[in-house]
Amino acid sequence: MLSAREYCQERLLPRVTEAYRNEKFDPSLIPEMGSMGLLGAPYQGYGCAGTSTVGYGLIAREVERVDSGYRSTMSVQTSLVIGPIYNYGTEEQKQKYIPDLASGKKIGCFGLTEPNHGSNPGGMETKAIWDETSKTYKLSGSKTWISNSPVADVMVVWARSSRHGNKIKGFILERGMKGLTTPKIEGKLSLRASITGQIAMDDVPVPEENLLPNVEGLQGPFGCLNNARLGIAWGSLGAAEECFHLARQYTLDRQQFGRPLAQNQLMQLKMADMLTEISLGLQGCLRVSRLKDEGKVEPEQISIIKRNSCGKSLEIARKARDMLGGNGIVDEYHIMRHMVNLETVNTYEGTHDVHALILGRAITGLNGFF
Ligand code: TGC
Ligand code: FAD
Repeated sequence: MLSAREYCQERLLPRVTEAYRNEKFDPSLIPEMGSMGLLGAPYQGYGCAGTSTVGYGLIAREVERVDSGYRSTMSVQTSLVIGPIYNYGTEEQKQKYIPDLASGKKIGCFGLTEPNHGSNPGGMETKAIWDETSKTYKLSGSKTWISNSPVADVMVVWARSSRHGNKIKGFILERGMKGLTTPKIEGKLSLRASITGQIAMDDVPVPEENLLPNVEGLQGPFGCLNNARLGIAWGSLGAAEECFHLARQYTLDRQQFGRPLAQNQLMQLKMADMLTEISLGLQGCLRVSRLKDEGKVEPEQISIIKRNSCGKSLEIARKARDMLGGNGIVDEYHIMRHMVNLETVNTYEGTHDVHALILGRAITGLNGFF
């Protein structure tokens, strides 16, 4: 059996440049990741590996060392699809959905963001109208920027339920339901190895048994995001580490002015700064993950590491790109791909500034959002 690192380096790395260049998502990745135990890793039972949070973070770091889009595919399936079914679902739902999602037989997606409500999901317009006669919820609305949606078999969708005082509830939708379409978003210049789309719902009849019964309100999606953001905090530093190593080797090999570029103090300062931020960032991830495993973590601690890792990784990728000169813009050198991917990673699951506002509110007790 390959380790997660070996799998990523031997199986994922050789295909990422073509996938990215041609904006081609490869669905065979999902069963492969499933057979490696990478999907649903931090959950117990139902075919999941049952790792610690630190173990999940280390997996995310290895996958994102290759590409943020591959980590996205994995973490959506894990934290945002298996996670809510595991934490908020009935025993029947867990048995029905999780084993196929963990093995990669089925692909999942998570629909929270809407065209008019990104940073502010509390404004959600998607509605679930209870129909007593057919015993179904009729879902109408539109979700956008949804990772995996065009290929997803299973969709966890958040909507305001008429049966629950208009509160936000989670629903499990399946491909093939009437009135459900998932158009792909074209033209992304970032995260091109991951597929992104919409979830368009026109009175989609969702059976009563597909409601996630054990959570209500924004706590539902945010509870899932706590885990996903933690994985991103580890993962983005994996991308940064890769940029650091590539730039180090390049500047050792490349001669200018009769000596290796790496001999210049300016280059060494950049590398010292990169390594410092990566090392401190990883220590933060380790500590917060251990707190999570001990049941002591606060969401604001996750905001600190998500924001820090993404912001610092983006800066590191930009610096590393510059160190390669002209070659830095070529896809075969990988760094620019990481750099533009990290623009997305710094934006989704709460932008850099939204996490600053979450922290600002916790620090001052004053709400800076509005
Ligand atoms: P606020 O008043 O703060 O909270 C509303 C309710 O939610 C609870 N809550 C949390 N619960 C658990 N964990 C957290 N982190 C929580 N944050 C809030 C809170 O206690 C409250 O509960 P209750 O019972 O009192 O109602 O809500 P707000 O409307 O003021 O929200 C502000 C803000 C900025 C915190 C929030 O809206 C936010 O985080 N916005 C960012 C949106 C976001 O992250 N979207 C992610 C979409 S999914 C995605 O991007 C996946 S990409 C994956 C990939 O491809 O890898
Ligand atoms: P906006 O909310 O419009 O923000 C635009 C800018 O305004 C940002 O700089 C933001 O920081 C700033 N801003 C917003 N509010 C304030 C404020 N109060 N004060 C100061 N500045 C503010 N969502 C899902 O539900 N599921 C997914 O699987 C998913 N996958 C994604 C994949 C990709 C490739 C991308 C790009 C996004 C994905 N998202 C997903 C959506 C993502 O979570 C949102 O893009 C993100 O939350 C930001 O929302 P927005 O794009 O609407 O930007």
